[in-house]
Amino acid sequence: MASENVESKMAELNMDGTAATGAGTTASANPTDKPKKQDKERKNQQTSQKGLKPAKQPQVKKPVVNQDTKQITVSKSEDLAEWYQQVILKAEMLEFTDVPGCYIYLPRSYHIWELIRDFFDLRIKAMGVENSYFPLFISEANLQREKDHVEGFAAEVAWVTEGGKTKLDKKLAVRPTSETAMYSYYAKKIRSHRDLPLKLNQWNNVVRWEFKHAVPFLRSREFLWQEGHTAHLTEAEAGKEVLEILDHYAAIYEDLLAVPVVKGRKTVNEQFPGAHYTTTIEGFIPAVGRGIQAATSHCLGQHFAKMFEIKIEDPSQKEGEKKEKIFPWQNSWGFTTRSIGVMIMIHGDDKGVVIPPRVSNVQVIVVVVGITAKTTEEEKTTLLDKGVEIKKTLKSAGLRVELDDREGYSPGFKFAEWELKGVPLRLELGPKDLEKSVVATARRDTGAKGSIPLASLTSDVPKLLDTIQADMLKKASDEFAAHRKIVREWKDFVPTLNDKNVILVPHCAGGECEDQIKEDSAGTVPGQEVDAKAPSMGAKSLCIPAEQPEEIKEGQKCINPKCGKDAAHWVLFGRSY
Ligand code: 87F
Repeated sequence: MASENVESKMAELNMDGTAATGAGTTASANPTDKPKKQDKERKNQQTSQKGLKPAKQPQVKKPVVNQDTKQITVSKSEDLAEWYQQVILKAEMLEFTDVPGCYIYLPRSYHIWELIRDFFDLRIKAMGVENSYFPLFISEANLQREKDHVEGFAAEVAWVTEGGKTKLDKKLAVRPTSETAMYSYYAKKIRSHRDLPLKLNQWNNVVRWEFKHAVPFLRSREFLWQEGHTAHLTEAEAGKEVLEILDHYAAIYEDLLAVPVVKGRKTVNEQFPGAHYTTTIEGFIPAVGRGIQAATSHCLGQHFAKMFEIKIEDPSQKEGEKKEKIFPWQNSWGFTTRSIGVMIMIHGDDKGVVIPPRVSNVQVIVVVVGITAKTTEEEKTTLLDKGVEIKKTLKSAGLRVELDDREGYSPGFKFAEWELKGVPLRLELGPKDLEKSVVATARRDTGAKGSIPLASLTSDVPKLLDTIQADMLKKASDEFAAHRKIVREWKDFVPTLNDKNVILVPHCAGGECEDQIKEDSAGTVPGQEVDAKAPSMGAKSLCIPAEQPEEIKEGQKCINPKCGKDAAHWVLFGRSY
């Protein structure tokens, strides 16, 4: 895949694994282009697609303003790649730039990132982690210091070779991760056991020169993340932190983004080569039936400490004994803006994005309705004043609420726009509602309608938002559970994957066996070809789930008939991003 053009950015999303359709193959649209122009460009690309049925349109009552550019014109189930591109652009989550694989995170998505930061920062600070900042540039000598770690990633490192008009004597790497940048400092700083534990985190950006298709949020050349790097006296202390961090990562996905994940450990094949072991949380994109790595927390062991000469005198040695040097146990852990893309992919629908209440920058939108030519000025003012009051009341209850009081736009147009942007709850206030002292409610996630007395807004609205948050997680969790199938025999392996599942299989946890499974599940095996429309990518191990579905029985064999070894665990396999 290495030679493929990064700009065919959405092809990876195609459910059938066939070559990119026209939808995603253009150069990035210029963010300064008028939306109309971008839309037209995208439309032109679409005309080359075959079998594209007209998309379901949002229900809109005669818009006063032409809203062509605002509608999602293709359904998620028909063309996921085009749908994803349209929702992120039209909901103003992200914009393309003229640098392939580099995107603008607009306020609507950046706000989500800020909330993730606040949530995680609080938790890691409570664990004694401090924030810091290390330089963007890393010298070649430093980057190469840990050869094993860099070797597999060398092709992805971006280099600066010139400064102004001068060629640099020594090229500089743009940080792809900061192990090497930070551990030279750790070697200086850590002299005795009193300097341990050392726990530093950075909120920064990194660059990985991906040659696979870039996909906004999910796989970009530059992305935002946090990277935590800690050093401990004992393996036990390091191990405890690895799992605590993994729990916090799972909480970001499940409690904030309403995205279910499976916690586990990577097999040796899939772990970070510099790690002693890697723990992971794995998500699932139902629309394509593929797994997606959501975040990782590594125990690095003493490997980096040895390479970087981070060492201390053994504190357990008695006075007079010869002082032995010991190496601290290190961890590193990272969480990225990919999470926002996973959330959009899972919850979005044919009307646009659906943002869970806890991370939506607007949680409640109040729309005044029912104003007609017959409405008197006085009635209009009363309604609008009530709208302002509702906004104030809810704001003072701590909610993020807006009032859409724009003139010249029909309620239907406004509804469609806020639905596109994923606002979790709409409150409608019309003359009849006012008479009854209620507001009408419309949930973004289910479309369910209801009503709330004005007198109990401050208790009922937060309650409804909590229900929406919980229901979104439940729906996604049920879907993930329904697509996580136990497979006991090889004959069911590929067919079950082809039904858009990830699978739990008894496996030996051996690396070569995994490679073979990847090859044999790629749809190219004689007698097992999958039809032209089915996914053809091979399956890899996603994780060894911490929660095993059942015990591995005495004498139970690895699922791979060519392997013949005993099974060691139930391993989650799947096609993945
Ligand atoms: C690309 C180029 C150079 C990933 C790379 O997972 C080096 C690397 O080390 C590299 N891509 N990695 C692995 C990153 C490991 C680790 N770093 C801290 C994390 C979490 C945060």
